[in-house]
Amino acid sequence: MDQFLNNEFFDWIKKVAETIENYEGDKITVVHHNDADGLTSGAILSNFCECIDKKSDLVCIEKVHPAIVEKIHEGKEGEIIFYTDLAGLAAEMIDKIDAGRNSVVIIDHHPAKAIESENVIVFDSEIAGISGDLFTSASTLNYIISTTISKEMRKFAYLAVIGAVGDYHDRSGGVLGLDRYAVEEAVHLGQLKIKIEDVKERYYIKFFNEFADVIAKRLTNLGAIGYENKGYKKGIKACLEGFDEEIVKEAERLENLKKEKFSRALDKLSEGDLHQEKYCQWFNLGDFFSPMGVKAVGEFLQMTKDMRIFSESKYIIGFQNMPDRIPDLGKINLNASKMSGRVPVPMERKIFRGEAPGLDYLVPAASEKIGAFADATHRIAAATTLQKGREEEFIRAFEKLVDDFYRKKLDKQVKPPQTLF
Ligand SMILES: [Mn+2]
Repeated sequence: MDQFLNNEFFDWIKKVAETIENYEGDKITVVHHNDADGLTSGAILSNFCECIDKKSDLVCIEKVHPAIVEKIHEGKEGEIIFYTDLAGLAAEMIDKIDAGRNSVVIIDHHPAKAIESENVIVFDSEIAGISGDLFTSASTLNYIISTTISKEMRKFAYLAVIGAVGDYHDRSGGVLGLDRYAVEEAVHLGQLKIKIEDVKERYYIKFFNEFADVIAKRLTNLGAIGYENKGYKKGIKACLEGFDEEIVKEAERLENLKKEKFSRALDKLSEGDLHQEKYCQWFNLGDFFSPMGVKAVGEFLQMTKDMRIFSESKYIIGFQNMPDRIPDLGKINLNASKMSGRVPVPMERKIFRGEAPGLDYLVPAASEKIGAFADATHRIAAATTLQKGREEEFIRAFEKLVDDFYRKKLDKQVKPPQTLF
């Protein structure tokens, strides 16, 4: 495995192994994300706990938020808490809230910030210079860590592959980098067969008698669309025991629910819920997408952004309420709204040509103006979480930023602001 891994990995794995070895408690909390990569990661880690004779307590969350972290760490002392497929950027916040009470291991492949801490280990491929968007899923990282510590865990190579496919790491034709290592392991162990279809590899998983992309989609439906009803629990169970007919039906039902909700949301927009500003068009769906998780609004925009209902020369911004209940944690007063931004294709081109400011600049900047914090931001797709009720303020700040950009551009030919990422 050495040829695949950067040196940091070995240090991190050693630290994780030491943390586990010195641990006298009998329970490990595993906090995981709710898409296919997050579910397979949760399944791998819960089995890993079993392998090292510990009980696991799984907590599925959609986003890392201080109020959620507080609730998870509440009353815990001297325990181990894993965070996976999220929290790479939240190490500092988690460290602060935990205040040295527990050992925290963050295993993530999203952009991250390393921190100096006795109690918090950030195991993130991005810190080692490996793109988590291209070369490794969280499930692959979990596979690498757990198999390095316990060989028995190799029986779950197929789960690492499903997580990678769930995050679309096969989009260039097949998975690459560390994910490829998981595929090779799975082939070698007789768990997987590679089939070539058109321009793409597909990974047939013997355990499920089904292709990885089909399984990944089912898992994401269960975890993300069925989030508020704990669909992820059924997904994780299926990861380890297989899908029975009932779970397959449930995943299909959720897929249909999503389609129906999306089409009704489009109706609402055409009936007057879409507001027009000078530079953007926006809507607030409130609780309409419940019981789907907060990813729904982003996915909805991704699917509809080029439909005729939207003006092709304006940014599109959608809001949905974040529920004040985390299924595994109970009531938490988040009082938050999730904002998601996308742009129609002609606008995308303008942004890439530098003729219009990108969302990677506008969304964090507008968020800052109203005291919110932006999540993952890219030039043509971005999301942020803000206080409920401040949606219009966000729109005003956004509009002003675009306006300022064009004013400056008129003054002198300026390049659009560049961001750090
Ligand atoms: Mn992931």
